[in-house]
Amino acid sequence: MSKPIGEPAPAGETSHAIAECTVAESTDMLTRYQLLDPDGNYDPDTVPDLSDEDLIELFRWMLVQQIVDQRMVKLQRRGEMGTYASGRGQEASIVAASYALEEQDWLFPYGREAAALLVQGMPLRDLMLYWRGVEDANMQKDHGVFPPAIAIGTHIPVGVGHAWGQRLAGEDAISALYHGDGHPSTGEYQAGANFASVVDAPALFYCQNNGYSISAPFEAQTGAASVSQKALAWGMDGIRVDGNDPLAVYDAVRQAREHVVDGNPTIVEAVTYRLDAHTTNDDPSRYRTDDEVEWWERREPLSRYRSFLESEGLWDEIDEEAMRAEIDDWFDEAKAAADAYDPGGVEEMFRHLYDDLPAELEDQLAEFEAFLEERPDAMDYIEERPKR
Ligand SMILES: Cc1ncc(C[n+]2csc(CCOP(=O)(O)OP(=O)(O)O)c2C)c(N)n1
Repeated sequence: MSKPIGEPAPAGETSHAIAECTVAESTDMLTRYQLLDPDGNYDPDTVPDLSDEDLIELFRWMLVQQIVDQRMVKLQRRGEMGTYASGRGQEASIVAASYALEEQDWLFPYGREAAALLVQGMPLRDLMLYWRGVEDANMQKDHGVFPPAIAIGTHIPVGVGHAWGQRLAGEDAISALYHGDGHPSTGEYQAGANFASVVDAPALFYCQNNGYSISAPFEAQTGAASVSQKALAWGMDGIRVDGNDPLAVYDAVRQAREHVVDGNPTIVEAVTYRLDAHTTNDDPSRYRTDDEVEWWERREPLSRYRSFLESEGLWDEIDEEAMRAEIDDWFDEAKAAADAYDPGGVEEMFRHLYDDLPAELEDQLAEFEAFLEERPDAMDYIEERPKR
């Protein structure tokens, strides 16, 4: 019988999944997958080797995720964003995993990881443009960010191919493939995972298991007890970590990255919970209870991490109000820049597909432009962005 998402086992205990799926030969991960329990207790000897500045930065990025989520949802409600997928509740799993990556690593997103993209260097303006449907925002080559994959599972084989390329080129880099718990149920994911282990691709499959795939709870969309244990069948390693514990997530992804860069693809499953709706188009009250949400609200990651910072004596160095104001200002500036962005035209759809547009696509573009010249009224039926 599969085990539904619930409270992670206390530190020191192993879950069935972890006992069977270890990274390399080490059993370290078995006892260290949760470092900071929901009440803020921890063993100081297990705190990852991060400077005080980094520990504070982790908090700041989690706050970035929270504020960006809140403000993007508000913009969507005002009709200024197409749609938006909030990561509220998942701040620790989003931020700590990306914080464990190296600058040269590539991130293949699926959409619910705003702060991870920003940590990677993607401009906040471009994140807004992306959610407004501006194709140009998908071009983040300089920041090692692939376009977010809206079709579930499709970025997995592409990301594995990219990782394989990194290995063939002898790069000291990995591809981190962010995804949800519904993704491994797709054919694309299974083909990608299988291929990754055959070619020893430096691909890190980073699953945020937030309990649901839209309205389908985890146990309704797979018979497996966990995502991490699926790694075994594909000949990979798997780690299941408490996704609301930023220290454990950082530690797990850090260790996994070292393993992956040596050509050992690995699945890291961060068990967390989506507190907001799936997207701004969803009504979660139709499929989950208030009690369940409240249970997880009490375990949300920012307060847990705040108590850790207090215990470490670092909270005194943080002016949360000033930090919030700074992030709000950053958001305002990015919004103004997004609003000022040139609206573009129909050629935008074709612009970044190829370095040199093939003849048949050039023909299509010319045909489209000629049609619009002849029938300018057709523009009324084309939804134009940006929405503001
Ligand atoms: C190929 C395909 N089928 C269906 C959808 C509709 N869809 C959008 S998100 C989603 C569920 C994703 O769930 P999960 O992988 O658990 O990620 P989460 O959004 O919960 O973080 C589905 C089915 C899609 N985008 N692509």
